Amino acid sequence: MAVTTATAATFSAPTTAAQAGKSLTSVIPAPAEAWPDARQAFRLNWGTVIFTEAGSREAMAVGRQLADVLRPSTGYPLPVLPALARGHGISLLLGGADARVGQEGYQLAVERDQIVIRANTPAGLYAGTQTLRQLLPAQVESKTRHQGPWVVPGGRIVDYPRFAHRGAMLDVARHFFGVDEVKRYIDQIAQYKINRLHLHLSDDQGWRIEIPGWPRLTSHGGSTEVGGGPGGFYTRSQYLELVAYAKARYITVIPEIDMPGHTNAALASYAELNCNGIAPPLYTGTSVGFSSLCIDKEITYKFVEDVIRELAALTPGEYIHIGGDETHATKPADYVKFMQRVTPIVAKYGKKAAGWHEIAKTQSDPSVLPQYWGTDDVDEEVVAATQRGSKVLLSPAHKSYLDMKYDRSTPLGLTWAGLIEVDTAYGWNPGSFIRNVPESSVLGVEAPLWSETLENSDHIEFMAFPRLPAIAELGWSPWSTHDWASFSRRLALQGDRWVHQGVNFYRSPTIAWTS
Ligand code: TNX
Repeated sequence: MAVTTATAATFSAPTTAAQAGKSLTSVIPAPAEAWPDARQAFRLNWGTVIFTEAGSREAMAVGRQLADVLRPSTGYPLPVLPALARGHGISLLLGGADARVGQEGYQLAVERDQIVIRANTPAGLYAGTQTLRQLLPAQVESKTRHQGPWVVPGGRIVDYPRFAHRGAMLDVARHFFGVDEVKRYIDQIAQYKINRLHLHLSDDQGWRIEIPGWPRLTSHGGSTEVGGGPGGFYTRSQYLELVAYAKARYITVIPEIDMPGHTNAALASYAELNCNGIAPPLYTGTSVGFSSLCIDKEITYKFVEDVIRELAALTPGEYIHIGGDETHATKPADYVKFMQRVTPIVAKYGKKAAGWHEIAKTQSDPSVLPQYWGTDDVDEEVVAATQRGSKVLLSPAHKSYLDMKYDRSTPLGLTWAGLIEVDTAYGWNPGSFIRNVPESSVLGVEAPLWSETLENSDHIEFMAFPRLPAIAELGWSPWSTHDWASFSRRLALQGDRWVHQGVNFYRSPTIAWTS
């Protein structure tokens, strides 16, 4: 609990009827600090205006996105106007916020006649509007008109993230998901203040992004997926469209090309990438660890450089993910040789390399980011990397893998890392998870969604919700707010929102869903 003053809100023990229903703290991720004020409440009406910082196009764009959510359900006009005047309305203002809000946080004040969100950046305003959405009744998420009343509980919030990196990963390689499916997921994760979308763009079963000079990667390597379906890939412009869509929601795309293993789709597309010069057939099964780029061929590094140059050119974010996991078909010494040659190529194009945590074996320079996907709390190589100055990204498979089944009867998903009910996903502390890795070495958390068994948005949603919000809260909220009883009550209210959004969530029997 964020008890910094005597009046700070109690998250875990709602005492009044209003709190038991909806209060200023009925939000995921839990706000850092909140001071509910039962004497204040704001009611949206026909005359409500959304005022945005004058002269800021980004603030105006955030205001428009808020209006786009609120208009269909309320039926109100909700004009978005520069904040030259004040009036009954919602103001999104840059500057003048509590210093603690930093680059992504915000403060929110809800009074009888106005709501004011202040932040230092448009990203902070966006985060504030996601909180505001959740403070309105669940029906506000509907695409059809509802009655209201549209009341926002009164009080003040000062909110900011615990970790810089709060990610979701989507595997578009095992099964391909089209632009609209990925946008749908972006909209869903943005509500929980996720700020990174890691796209797993290649694997044995498919290559999903156009690369100039290597057309067979997509025409051949992109033509299949697990189970033998048609696969697919993103053109350059489709990928840019996803990057822009995510950016408008303050989410940075991290593209991953997995190498030197998980490369059958590339090896099948270009015979010269194989040590024996023979292209293997395309693969539609679910085994891992059988493919490798040819470490001692020069063409391998021309290929890798062409791929990284293109990804770097298309990606505004600072990281390119180069995979590096499960390289059972690459000799350990070759793995090190490969990574020592490839990580400088990433730097050459102005980016930092991220990799699955096996990359920590390579004694790489501290800019390389290992992503920990192990299932216990001990990893000497990751500890050594952090001692050399690397940060680490946490995706422990038995906690954060959204593709694991919830229980034995879950129709989708895998079980190799265990069964993950929502309390398990919520029940760990990223700041002290790996033994001898201090919180200051943790860049953040990421929830991977591997798609061996997932074919469409319904499947994605069923596995991500309700666990993704649990991981999002671990990434954003201060540990002092961590409390299962509080989280599970707030999660129950999210279920109502998902019903109105048409999200196909898993009705975990551990949660007292309110709808
Ligand atoms: C392990 S986690 C993998 C993926 C699989 C996943 C399935 C990791 C870095 N590699 O190739 O899709 O398990 O849960």
